[in-house]
Amino acid sequence: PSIIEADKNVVSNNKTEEKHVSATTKSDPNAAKETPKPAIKLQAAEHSKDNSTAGRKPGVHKVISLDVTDTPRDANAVGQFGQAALVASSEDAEVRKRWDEGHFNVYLSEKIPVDRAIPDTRPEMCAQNLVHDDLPSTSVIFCFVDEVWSTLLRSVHSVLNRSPPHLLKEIILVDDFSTKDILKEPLDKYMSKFPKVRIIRLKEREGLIRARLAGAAVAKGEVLTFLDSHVECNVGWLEPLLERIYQDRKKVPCPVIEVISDKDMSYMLVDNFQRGIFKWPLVFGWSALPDEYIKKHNMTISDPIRCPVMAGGLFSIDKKYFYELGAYDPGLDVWGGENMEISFKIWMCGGEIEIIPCSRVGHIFRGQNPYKFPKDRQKTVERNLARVAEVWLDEYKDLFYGHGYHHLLDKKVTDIGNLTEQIELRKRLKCNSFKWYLENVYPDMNAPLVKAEGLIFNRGVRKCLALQKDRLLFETCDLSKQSQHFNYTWMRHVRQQDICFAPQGKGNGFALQLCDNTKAELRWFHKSSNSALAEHLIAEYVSHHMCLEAGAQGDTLRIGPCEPSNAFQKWQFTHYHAQ
Ligand code: LR7
Ligand code: MN
Repeated sequence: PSIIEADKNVVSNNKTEEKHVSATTKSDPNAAKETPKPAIKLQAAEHSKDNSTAGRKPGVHKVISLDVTDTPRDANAVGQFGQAALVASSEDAEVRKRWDEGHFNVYLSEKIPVDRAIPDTRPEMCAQNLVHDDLPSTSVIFCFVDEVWSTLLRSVHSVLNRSPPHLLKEIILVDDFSTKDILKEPLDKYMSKFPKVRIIRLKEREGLIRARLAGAAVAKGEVLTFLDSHVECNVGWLEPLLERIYQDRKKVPCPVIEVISDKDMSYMLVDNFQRGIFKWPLVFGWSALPDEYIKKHNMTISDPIRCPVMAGGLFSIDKKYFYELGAYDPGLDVWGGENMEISFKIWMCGGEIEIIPCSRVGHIFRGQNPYKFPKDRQKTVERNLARVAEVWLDEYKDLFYGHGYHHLLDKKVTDIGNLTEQIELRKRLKCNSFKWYLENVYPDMNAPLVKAEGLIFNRGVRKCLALQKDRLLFETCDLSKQSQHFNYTWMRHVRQQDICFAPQGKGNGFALQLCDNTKAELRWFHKSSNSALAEHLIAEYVSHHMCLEAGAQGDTLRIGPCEPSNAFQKWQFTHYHAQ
């Protein structure tokens, strides 16, 4: 039976990603679905197609395609070989009942062997690649909170069974204060059979960021490998990651993240040439490398892919380098944003993030977090993101706040905590600017610093505004006059230098004020389109129905009730950069 499930929308919590997945049937090379290609330029992101060894001798042995599950214990078991498993419809109720324990098919997962075989989905040439004998060893760190028993075990077994023993120093399970009893003594007992597995238990719920830090702090391997606790590592997954770090310790390699279906637990491969990106306001996503880029760099499907950001959960990093970078900001709580933080930090401070197609790990993408957030989920995530924006985005943080996060600027409402250490760290590491990052790592990112700029033309007066000695007046439009140049910013300010348009109190008057991001009264809603249409400037703070209006003689400015066809309420900037 065909298990092709193309164009699956993978929605993982508030990240809406499209992962293009298809069946694992290797005999069908066309199974991977084409992704629409955006016409984007990537000229500055030089692809390092060097499998060169930067002064080191080339590798000496082929990747060990270790798979003790090649001949599985029970070839007829449910879900064996990563096949889709079906549940009789009579069991539907049971499936539904257990679903919320993990927000995937927990009932089915329990029936599938914890050491099942999965198809080797690597590109053909991966098995021939040469790696070194003296690769660094790694500590694999899984942190979890109330993870489902069967998937936690399957994650651990996949590492034990498919990692060359001399490279696997240990597996560290960090229990982030789980509440399920089965994850206490029964887990200790089960894991006591495996000398490489260590369990550490946090005394309080710390969240995945500090849980990872706790694991890293006790790790003995030279490399840290972080994994989510509901994964299956594929054949040959580890050596290509370690080889990359061996070649250059500032490279941070990530496996290709394949999809374990939350419904039928089948192992599905994803499209080639996918990279991790973000959109505003710091939302992670996947996007295909453009064809021209692939051609220009003569890329094959097994070449490393440079990623502006990583998904977050699955990567290897040289342990010393991780600490040189200041690890994670420990002020990040529970879940979210840490992938942005570590990505910006790596790139801006001299490292590189790559997806290594010869390394593949399946992950169960879940529709919701199956665990509780100690505080409100949304507030937790946006607070984390604001910390990242404040430390790493420089002037571009306005784009973050401007995409729906204005409210975070009010320090009375959101306390994002102390950032002194993070800012110090960035200085000490002498990291590049975010502008540098955009130009060199993610040049196809659309990041205009203002929404609109230039002259402000009034449709009724048919003249432009000018700022003269702290007063606004109308003049004949003249692009060469700096006094006529204004910006419409992501803070929704209409401003020249640090002077902002403002309503006078909540009445009809108009005033100029010193700009201040935290002041809601300085925000104007202006439908900034690229069209030639002049639009209202709505004084949101007064009311959503109050508009900036020029006097008929062009001698006054006031705030009046918005009228759809009043030309004296219609304003137009010279250039519009963003919607
Ligand atoms: O408070 C917590 N304590 C924990 O120990 C919350 C979570 N966790 C554990 C949890 O049990 C799991 O093992 O942390 C791990 C990650 O949590 P998930 O699986 O709920 O996260 P996710 O897969 O939805 O989200 C992705 O984004 C997160 C942002 O903080 C982390 O970076 C996850 O590691 C990351 N997962 C991946 O990158 C896998 C691919 C998903 C994509 C895209
Ligand atoms: Mn996960």
